[in-house]
Amino acid sequence: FSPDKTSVIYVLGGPGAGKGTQCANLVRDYGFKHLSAGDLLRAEQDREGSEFGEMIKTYIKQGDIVPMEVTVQLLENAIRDVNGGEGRFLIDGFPRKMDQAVKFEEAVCPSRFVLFFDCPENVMSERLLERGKTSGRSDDNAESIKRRFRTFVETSMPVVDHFEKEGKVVKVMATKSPDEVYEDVKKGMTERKF
Ligand code: UP5
Ligand code: MG
Repeated sequence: FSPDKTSVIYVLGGPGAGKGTQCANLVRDYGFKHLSAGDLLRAEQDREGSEFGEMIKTYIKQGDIVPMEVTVQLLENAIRDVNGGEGRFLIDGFPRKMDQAVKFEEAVCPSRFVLFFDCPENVMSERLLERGKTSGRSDDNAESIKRRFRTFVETSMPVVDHFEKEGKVVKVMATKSPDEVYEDVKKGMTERKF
């Protein structure tokens, strides 16, 4: 995709930091298309006839990162499905491993910047356990949450640090109420001329 016609913003942050919640606000006010890598993987997991379904199920439950070929392909297809790939995209929960970041930037589209939600584990844990009462997500339980946190610290934070060194990270504290967090998100968008 050509960066003239396709704008990509990565939305990163720990499990339960509020990525999906804030993406919904940005879709409403800025005309973004929202693509959550986790949602795409869960849809593929449930798609009848998918050769990857069982594998994805195992990785998600364990809080591990699904091999990047699968996720990059799902994202690329999803971008193309929207208006041939022209427009503004929020890529939520991706890239969360360095190999994915390199591959996507090279083979699909370079990103404009990273919106990073910073949130302590105790806050995220409380949110996820609460959501787990009704979400039906196989990874919203204490055991999976612990593993997701470990993967985030060991594997995904290095991606944020990498983009930080390139001056591409807009960091927002994610502990306040959703409306207050969104006020800071909008400030960050203005800073980056959106
Ligand atoms: N909530 C939100 N904001 C709040 C606030 N400010 N105050 C109080 N409550 C707030 O929010 C989580 C919960 O908190 C909700 O109940 C919300 O109402 C409340 P949400 O907006 O859903 O947070 P989000 O950051 O989107 O949390 P999510 O659980 O989706 O994060 P994950 O990053 O864990 O999940 P994701 O779907 O991205 O990935 C799941 C798994 O897929 C990964 O663990 C991995 O196994 C796999 N995956 C890959 O393998 N590769 C990828 O590239 C991507 C995913
Ligand atoms: Mg999410």
